[in-house]
Parts: sequence; structure tokens; C-alpha cells
Amino acid sequence: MELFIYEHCPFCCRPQMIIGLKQLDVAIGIIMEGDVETPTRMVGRKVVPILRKDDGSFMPESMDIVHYLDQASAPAVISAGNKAAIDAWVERVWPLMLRLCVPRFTRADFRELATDEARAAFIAREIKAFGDLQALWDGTAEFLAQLQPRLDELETLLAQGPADTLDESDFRLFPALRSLTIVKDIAFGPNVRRYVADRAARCRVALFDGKAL
Ligand SMILES: N[C@@H](CCC(=O)N[C@@H](CS)C(=O)NCC(=O)O)C(=O)O
Repeated sequence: MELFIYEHCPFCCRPQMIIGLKQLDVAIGIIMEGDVETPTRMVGRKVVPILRKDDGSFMPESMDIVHYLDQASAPAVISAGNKAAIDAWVERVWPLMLRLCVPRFTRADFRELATDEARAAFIAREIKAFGDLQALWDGTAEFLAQLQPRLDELETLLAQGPADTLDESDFRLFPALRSLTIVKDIAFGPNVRRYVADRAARCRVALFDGKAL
């Protein structure tokens, strides 16, 4: 099997988590930003992540891929979970997370941005979605100030420490926090830091702090 991703993409992080957690034999393929033809040939539209299954068929949708890979390699390990507060936190923070991360993603080194053409296509896509990226960059201090009370809430939500097993909410929360590791001045509290480090290690998913801007 092969999983096609953009390295920066939080949705693509989800299937990478189950691959790393269960150490599945799934190759990772990069689709270049601006490449409309490849994903459209696979699933009829420009989107990642996409899984090519053993039978040669293609599957989009990150959580569908997560559950397919989990169930295809018995025993299935993801519990349904019941973390409404965590899910609500992710939903609330997601737009703020994007405002902080998108201008940084466009400037950082990712394999899907390895050519000038691909980076230009990504910048154009994000300008279409978010408007002036420089304005987002310049808003960093304000966005971080808006995020801080949310991070304080998350400290409380994560007070019990990371569980030994993963549930559905982990596949929403960890990708959002991993994205935020590209923000140089992000100040995670100790519980969030412990959670991020635990999930990154268990799922063998690299953080972005090495390329933080
Ligand atoms: N619901 C989808 C969302 C995937 C998604 O939005 N992926 C973004 C990449 S971050 C995408 O493919 N955007 C369209 C594009 O590249 O033009 C999932 O969970 O897999």
C-alpha cells in the first residue's frame, strides 16, 4: 500500500499516525502542490491524503483511511472514545491554528514544495483561502494572545496525562498541535508538551519544531 500526502497537511498526519503506531508496511508518497492531475486520476479531485490499497484501488478521507488501516491489521487498536471536550477544543482552535500555521507552511521546507512551481501553486492556493498571507504573518502576536487561554484550557483537559491507547480524538488533537509546532514562539504548557511528545513518539511522527518560524 502507499499513502499519498503533503508533509505539512494536518489531515495527512492522521493516517501517518496509525501507520507509525502499528508499524504498518505502507510506503509514503508525496504529491506536489499544484499537481492536479495525479490526485484527480486517483479519486476524481485534488485532495490529500489518498491511500492506494493492495488491490490498486484508491481511498480518500483521512479518518476513513485511519479506520481502514486499523481494521486491516488486527487487532484494531483505536477506541471510539468519548472526548467531546477535546473534540470541541480542536474545532474551536482549528481556524486560529491555520492562521498561525499557513503563512509558515508556505515559507518552510516540505517535499511537496520542493520546486518553485509547487511553492507558487501552494502560495496561490492559500491566498485564495486566507487572503493576504503577510497580514497573517504580521498578526502572529495577536493570534498567539488569542490562543493562550485555549492552551490554558487544554492544560486542564490533559491533566491526567496521555492514555496508553489512542482514541478517535487523538487523531484530531495531535495533528492540530503538531501543526502548531511550526510556530517558533508557541508556548505549550507541561501537559500539552507531554501529550505531544508521547503521541509523536508512539506514532513515530516527526514534529515541525526543527523548522519552526
Ligand atoms: N476531509 C478531508 C480533508 C482533506 C483536505 O482538506 N486536504 C487538503 C490538504 S491540507 C487538500 O487536499 N486541499 C486541496 C488542495 O490541495 O487543493 C480529509 O479528512 O481527508
